[in-house]
Amino acid sequence: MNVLVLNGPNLNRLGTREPLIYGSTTHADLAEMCVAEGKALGFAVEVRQTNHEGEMVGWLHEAADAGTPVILNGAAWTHYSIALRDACSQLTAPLVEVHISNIHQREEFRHHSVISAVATGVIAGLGVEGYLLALRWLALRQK
Ligand code: CA2
Repeated sequence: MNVLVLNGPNLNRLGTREPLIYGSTTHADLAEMCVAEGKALGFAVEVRQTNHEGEMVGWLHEAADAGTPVILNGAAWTHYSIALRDACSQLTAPLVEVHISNIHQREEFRHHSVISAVATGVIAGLGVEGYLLALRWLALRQK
């Protein structure tokens, strides 16, 4: 099974700034971890990151058309992008929303996600390991 891991704006900066919030793993490290975990679980995992909303919407359409499960960290778009939510609601396979930080412990504007209502499940606050847990859940669900 193919799985898409999609990361939104500024997540390419992981490991370079704000280590107390986001840890010291870089985006390249994160991608490597996800691909390795996927391999162990029998998945072909592709990890993508973009700072362009339209590109992200296009990737979600691709996943919707192919029936591919998605692990999504929409980053700041999580909190306000109806375009992202509308694209997510077209997905036909599971959608796991992941946040590295616990958005509920942070500023008020981060507490609400417009994605959560159309996601299958949400993982927040467990660091980059949250992506690996999302992959494991996809594997468990298949059995
Ligand atoms: O906790 C998360 O995963 C977030 O989705 C990360 C977003 C933030 O806007 C959400 O509220 C929560 C921000 C990603 C920015 O990542 C950076 C990483 C290192 C340095 C600067 C930004």
